Amino acid sequence: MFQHIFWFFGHPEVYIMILPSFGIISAIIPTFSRKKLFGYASMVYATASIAGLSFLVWAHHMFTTGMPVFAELFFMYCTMLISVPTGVKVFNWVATMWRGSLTFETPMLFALAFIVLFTIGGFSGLMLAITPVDFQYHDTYFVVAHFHYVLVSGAIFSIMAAAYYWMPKWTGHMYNKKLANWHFWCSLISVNILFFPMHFLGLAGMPRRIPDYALQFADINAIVSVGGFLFGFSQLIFLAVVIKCVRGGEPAPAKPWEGAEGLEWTIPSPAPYHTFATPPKID
Ligand SMILES: [Cu+2]
Repeated sequence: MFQHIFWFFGHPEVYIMILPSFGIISAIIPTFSRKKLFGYASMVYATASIAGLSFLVWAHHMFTTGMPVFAELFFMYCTMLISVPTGVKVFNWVATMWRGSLTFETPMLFALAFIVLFTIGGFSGLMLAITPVDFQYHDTYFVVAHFHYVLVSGAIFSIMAAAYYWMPKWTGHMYNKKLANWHFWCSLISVNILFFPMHFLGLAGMPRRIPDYALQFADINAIVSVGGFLFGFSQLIFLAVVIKCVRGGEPAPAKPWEGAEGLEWTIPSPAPYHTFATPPKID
């Protein structure tokens, strides 16, 4: 009963973390592609159906607890169904970039990395959704690899994309582009050194939630540790970018991104107090 109640909360909770990311990416990709978001209405329906389905899949965390086969099949198919609206989103982002006039400012780099790495996390999620196969993966590092691809190179990367996208608006200064790109490339490389080898650890049978592990897992764990430290240090670069940007730098225009749409770009950077004394006209 505890597990059911926990996961009835726990699964929708991770969607609370990822759905805002989808919104961020849907704002950033069109800006740096200089095109409208492809399939806006289907994006909205996809978001709503992901949110709805998130309440019907919780027991995919509990396949090995001895549920009735009918329940296992129900939760397996509902979980696999989520890949349909998620796939719609990924294809729409790609279609938005298709024949666009792309530039690769730091927010766009993080957004592109998000799409690729989140999709990897989505695929390993699909593997975990298949009940008979999950009996092998359950409680191994494969699961750890999966959810870190979704929530670190997914959700965290989209937060980074958002931070760079709106930093000129928040601070009134452009961030240091060179440092920002260092932050991106160091994060991108180290996050994969950190989490990709965990797939192999899991497939080789290393369990989660153990204080120590068998010696045959030591080499890959050493690589993972190096990746972990590198990823941690990379975030110090981000700290430096934020501090530098708050303190000074090239003044930011009202609209630092040529292709950007939205009310925030119609006002000076940073936004003045009492931003819209008269309601803005929207067409
Ligand atoms: Cu879940």
